[in-house]
Parts: sequence; C-alpha cells; structure tokens
Amino acid sequence: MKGGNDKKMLLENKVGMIFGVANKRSIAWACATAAASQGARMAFTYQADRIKENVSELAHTLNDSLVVPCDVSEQAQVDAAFDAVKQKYGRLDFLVHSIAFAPREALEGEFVATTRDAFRTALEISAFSLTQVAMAAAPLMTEGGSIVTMSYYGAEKVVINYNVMGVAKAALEASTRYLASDLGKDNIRVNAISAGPINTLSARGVKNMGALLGYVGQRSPLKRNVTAAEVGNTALFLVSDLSSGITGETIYVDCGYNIMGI
Ligand code: 0WD
Repeated sequence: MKGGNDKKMLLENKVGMIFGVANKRSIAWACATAAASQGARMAFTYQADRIKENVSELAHTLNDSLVVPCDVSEQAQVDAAFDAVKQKYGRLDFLVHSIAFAPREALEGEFVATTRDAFRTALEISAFSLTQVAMAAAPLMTEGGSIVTMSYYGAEKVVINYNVMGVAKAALEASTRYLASDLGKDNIRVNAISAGPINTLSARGVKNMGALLGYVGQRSPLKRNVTAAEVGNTALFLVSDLSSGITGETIYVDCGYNIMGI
C-alpha cells in the first residue's frame, strides 16, 4: 500500500495529442501545459514549416514529447501523424483540437458576401477536421478517451466580422454532439469549450478584435476577459477522469459573458 503522501496526478500514464499550437500564446499550448502539469505525455502537430521551429522548441520543454507535421487539409499527413503516435506511444487517451482557418477577407464586412471557396475552406479546416481527427483517434483510444475542441460564441449569436467562422463553429458544436453520440459506446467523450476572446495569432485575423476584447471585458459578469490558462485548465478537467460523466457538451469559459441579456 502506498503512503498517504503519494498523490496521483490527474493524467499520470496518459498520452495526448495536441493540434493547434502555433506559438506560446496559442490556446492549445495553454491546454498542453495544464495537461503536462498533471503528468501527461503529448504529441504535437504543426501545420506548416514556418511554425515547425516554434512548436518544436515549446514541445521539447515537456517530458517525452513528439512533434509531427499535420496540415488537416492533407489526409496523408493526418494518417502519418496518427501512425507516428501509435509507433511511439502505442495508444492515445486524449486529443485537443484547437485549429481553425478562414480567409482573412471573409472575416470582415458582411457575411452575405461570403464566397463558395471561403465557405468551403472555413468549414473544412475548422469543422470537418474534428471528425477527421476523431475518426483517426478512436482506434487508438483503446481504454476510452476524451476529445476536446475550441468553439466561440459566434456559433450561436451574430458577432460582427466573425461571419463564416460563426457558421463553421456552429457546425463544430453540432459535430461535437454527433461524435459524442457515436463514440460514447467506446467510452470516448467529445466536448467543446466555447472560449471568450483571447489575443492570439488567429484572433488578430478577426477585424476589430481589440474592440471586441474591450467590450466583452466590460460586460462580462467577472468584468474581465478570460485567459488562455483558464481555458487550459478547463481542457485539463475535460480530458481527465474528473469529467467522466460529461460528453457532447459545449462549456462556456468566457467569464460568464454568454449569460448576459441586456
Ligand atoms: O479569441 C480566441 N483566440 C478564441 C479562439 C476564442 C474562441 C475560440 N478560439 C478557437 C479558434 O477558433 C481555434 O479553433 O481556439 C482555437 C485555437 O485558436 P488560437 O489559439 O486563438 O489561435 P492560434 O494560436 O493561431 O492557433 C490556431 C492554429 C493555427 O495557427 P495560425 O495562426 O498559424 O493559422 O490552427 C492551426 C494553425 O497552427 N491551423 C491548422 N492546423 C492544421 N491544419 C490548419 C490546418 N489546415 N489551419 C490552421
């Protein structure tokens, strides 16, 4: 029997895969550091060579990590990334999907002007990719698992300039529910975090992000904006067994902004 001081970490012996680290401000990196603090070992994917170095530098600060290329628009790269995870760790316990993309011109002006190409790209990279990685992850989650994705309030209400990304996030939240329904029988849970605005690389692609941060910071019940670390801690909860009864949900981590009417 172990002594009373031996506290087991929440993610001891767990293996994760993190999609969407671009730099140290990325929400995905906050999720990874939270998970690492509780003993997880993780593989990190990077989208393109321009961020390879960034991701490698960050990942190598963590114990027993792996760094693999994976642009989700290339199925062969997705397959290769999961093969590499299987080779190194043998299985997977959790996955954080924290990626999104829409052409910059689609993130300003009127939604009604969205082109077919912008719509297709936004929905493919920001929504379909969740199903794509869930499909690849499920066979590796032999002891059950937890998948977490990142959404935003623009899925539910109109946020000026968010446009086609709001439509993509609505599809992402619906996908979360359908995937949770399919994968629940294998004890794989799928949840979304709807994060308040945070000043990251992607966020700067949305026109007038600074104004949005100010607006939300003033009106949220907590009278401030949420931090990436707070989102990371919620992701930690969702990938740990503490949340074993939760699946298919979208959990707001936004200092309460979404509950406000007038
Ligand atoms: O206010 C915010 N920052 C919020 C972000 C509020 C609520 C939700 N989110 C969501 C985003 O929509 C996204 O889904 O959180 C997720 C992570 O966003 P982030 O941490 O704000 O942004 P960032 O650090 O830029 O990471 C997103 C990354 C990309 O970075 P860049 O900026 O280089 O596009 O998504 C990745 C890429 O690394 N990504 C891809 N990964 C694989 N294949 C692809 C792709 N095709 N496209 C983008």
